[in-house]
Amino acid sequence: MCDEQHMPRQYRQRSMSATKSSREFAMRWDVAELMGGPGLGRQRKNVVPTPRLAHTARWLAGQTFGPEDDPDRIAVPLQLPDFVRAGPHSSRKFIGSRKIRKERVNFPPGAVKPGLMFCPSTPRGSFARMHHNVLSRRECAQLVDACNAKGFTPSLMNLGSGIQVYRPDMRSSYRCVSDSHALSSYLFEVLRPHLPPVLLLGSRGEPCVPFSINERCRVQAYVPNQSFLNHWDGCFRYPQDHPGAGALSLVTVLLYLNDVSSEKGGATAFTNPSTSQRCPLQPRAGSVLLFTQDLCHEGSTLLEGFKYVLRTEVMYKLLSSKS
Ligand SMILES: O=C(O)CCC(=O)C(=O)O
Repeated sequence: MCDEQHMPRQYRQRSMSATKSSREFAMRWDVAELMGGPGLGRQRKNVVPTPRLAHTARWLAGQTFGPEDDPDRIAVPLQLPDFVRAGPHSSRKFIGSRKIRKERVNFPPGAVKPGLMFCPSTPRGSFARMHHNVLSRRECAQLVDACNAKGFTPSLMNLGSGIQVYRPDMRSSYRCVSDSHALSSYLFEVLRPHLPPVLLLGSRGEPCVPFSINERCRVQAYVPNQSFLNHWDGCFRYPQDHPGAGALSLVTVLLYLNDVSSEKGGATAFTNPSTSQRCPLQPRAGSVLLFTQDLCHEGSTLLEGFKYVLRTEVMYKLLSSKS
C-alpha cells in the first residue's frame, strides 16, 4: 500500500512531457487577475468568497517538495469555527436530528481499479453514496471563512514517502491543508452510523472496521478553468508513531462546502478511464460523498464561480489487528 495517487496511463505519459516544459505552467499567483477582478476573500451574504491565497514563493511545474518544506503550510494553525469545537452534540439534540438523507450514486463499472481491493463476496464491495444535510450552509460558510483566514496554496500531488509534486497540468486547484483532530472527530461521529460496519479487503476478504477519519483535512478551492484529472485516490497508512498505526484509508470523504450548479461545471465525476463514460455529481453545500478508493474519478473543470470541497478519508483497521 502507498499514498501516491494513481493516474490512468494516458495522463502519466502526457505528464512526463509536460514536466519537461515546466516553465509553461509557471504558477499565476493572483487569483484576482485570473478572475478579472479584485476582492480576494471578501464575503457578502450568500456569496461564495474568492479563495484567498497565502503568500508563498513562486513554484514551477514539476517542482517537488519534501515534508520538511511544508509546502501546504500545515504548521500554520486553522482557527476552527465554534461549531466544530463544540462537537456535533451541541448543535443538535441528538445525532441524526438533522436527518441525513442518503442517496445511492452510480459509477461506470469500468471505474473500478483493476486488481482486487475488495472481496467480491463482500457485503458491500466498491460503493459510492451521497449523504445530504451533514452540515448546514452556515457551518459550511464558516469552514470556508476559516480556510480563507489561513490562506490557500496550490494543490500538489503525492508521489509517496512524503514527497509531493506541483503538477498544474493534472491538478490545478488551490488547497488549505490542516491536521485537525477536532474536525475529523466531528465528521467521524456524524458519519459513523452511515459507514459500512465491515469491509472485506482483498481476495482473502480480510474484515476491516472503521477506526477514525484522517485528521489531515484538505479543503480544495477551484476557480474557473481549474480541474483535477481522472485518478484513483491512493491508500494511506498511519505511520508507526501515530496512535492509529496500522489503520489504512479505504473510503474517501468529500464534503462539499458550496453549491455548484451543472451549467457552472465543477462536478465530481466517476469515470471509466478507457472510455468517455462518466457519472457526474454536482456539489451541494453540506453534502458528503463517500466512496471506496478503488473508483476512478475526476474534479471536472469549473466554468464559473468557485467550488470549495473538503477531502479526507475514513481509516479502517484490520479486525485481526484491532487493539
Ligand atoms: O474536486 C472534486 O470534486 C474531486 C476531488 C478529488 O478527486 C480528490 O480530492 O481526490
